[in-house]
Amino acid sequence: MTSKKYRLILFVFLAVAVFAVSGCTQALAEEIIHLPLVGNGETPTLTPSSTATTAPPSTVPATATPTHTPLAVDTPTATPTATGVAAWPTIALTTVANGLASPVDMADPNDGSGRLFVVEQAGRVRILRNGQPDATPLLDITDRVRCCGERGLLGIALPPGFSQKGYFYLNYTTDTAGRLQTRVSRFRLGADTDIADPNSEQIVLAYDQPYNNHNGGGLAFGPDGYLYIGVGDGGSGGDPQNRAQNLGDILGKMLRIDVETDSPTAYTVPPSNPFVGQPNVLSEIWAYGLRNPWRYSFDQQTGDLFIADVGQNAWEEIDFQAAASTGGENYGWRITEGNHCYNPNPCDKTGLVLPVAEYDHTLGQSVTGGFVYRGTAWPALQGIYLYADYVSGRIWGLRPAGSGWENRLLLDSSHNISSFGQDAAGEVYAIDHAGAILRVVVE
Ligand SMILES: [Ca+2]
Ligand SMILES: [Ca+2]
Repeated sequence: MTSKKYRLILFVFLAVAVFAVSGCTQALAEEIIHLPLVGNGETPTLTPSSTATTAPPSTVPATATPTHTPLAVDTPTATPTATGVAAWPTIALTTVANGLASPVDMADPNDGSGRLFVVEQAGRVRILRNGQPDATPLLDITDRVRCCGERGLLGIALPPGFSQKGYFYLNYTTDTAGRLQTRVSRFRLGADTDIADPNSEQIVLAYDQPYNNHNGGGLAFGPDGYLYIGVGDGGSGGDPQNRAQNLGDILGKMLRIDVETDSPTAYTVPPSNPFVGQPNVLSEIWAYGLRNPWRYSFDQQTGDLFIADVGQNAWEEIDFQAAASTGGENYGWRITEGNHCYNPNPCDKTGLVLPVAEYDHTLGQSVTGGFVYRGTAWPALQGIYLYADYVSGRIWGLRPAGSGWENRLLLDSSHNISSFGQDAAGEVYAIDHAGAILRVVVE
């Protein structure tokens, strides 16, 4: 297949389906990607350590309260909610690098090498140096990655102290005995630190995917040193098995595990996880009620967590969790989509943590979470959380204002922004699925 044709097909496929099932594309997306794999088990299994059960908890745990009052937005852009609010900057995107194949994530090794690592969805980690991808990838695991659509090599995270440790973590989908599975694995650099050994893989965690879509895919280390894994609801549409609200099911959750102490190959559950010791509940769960938390990030300065949860038919949302949270939040899915009842409808929102920002499907159809800008190059961006829509290319800024939040459209771009990246200096990059890394700048 020609490269041009491949890209066209890929674009069309992704425009209707990737990272979301939404809006007017719903029916088509269902046709294309919602076919369960033949022989795919319906019961996710955790390996290597598992406490999974299928029984839902008998009680709904307490939820934390966000420190800022949720505010339904997209707000009018000219009306600050508090006096003394700084002016919003005008942003633009400048190209840092081209020539990547379906990039979906990046990481800064921050080791003095000047490298950036970029994840290509088919299963490669590329090295960017001076704006050029090296010819030889850092790692190639296309032999075990099941791509594409919402599948593939989807996320990377470098542990604290990466330059001394020499290993990193990947999140990807694979086929195992005819079943689609998500794996979180550790890979090691070789003596030549521009090469990681594909045979060094240590599988940390694996769980089955009942459907091809909603595979999550992000990885991020929190300020607490624990690894946070965003897990989608498994797929199809509307969470038909109501997994996101089931604390005995790994799907539709944010997990928090310790991969940096004790066991060299597996993980431990931090004793401070919110559901530790509760019967019929997975202790790995940090928060729940998520549909497809494709991208999420911690504020480099405050440690606050922003989760962009991809919506179903109508609403895309940003969820906020203050750094002081002790976990256990219920972000609502499938009871709610954004601030709105989904199933049942009407619904009881008691105990749910509603988003701090949302937008409807006239503005976009698949939210891509970004980062809070903490760089020094553009003071006007300081403290602004940047996020985008994959389908429409719009980029918004979100920041606290008074007791609530303020949201503003900053740029209506032509890019299919699959992800954002942030370097160690706090600068923010948008990743265009068509192959470019773009730096967010102020005009
Ligand atoms: Ca899935
Ligand atoms: Ca929600």
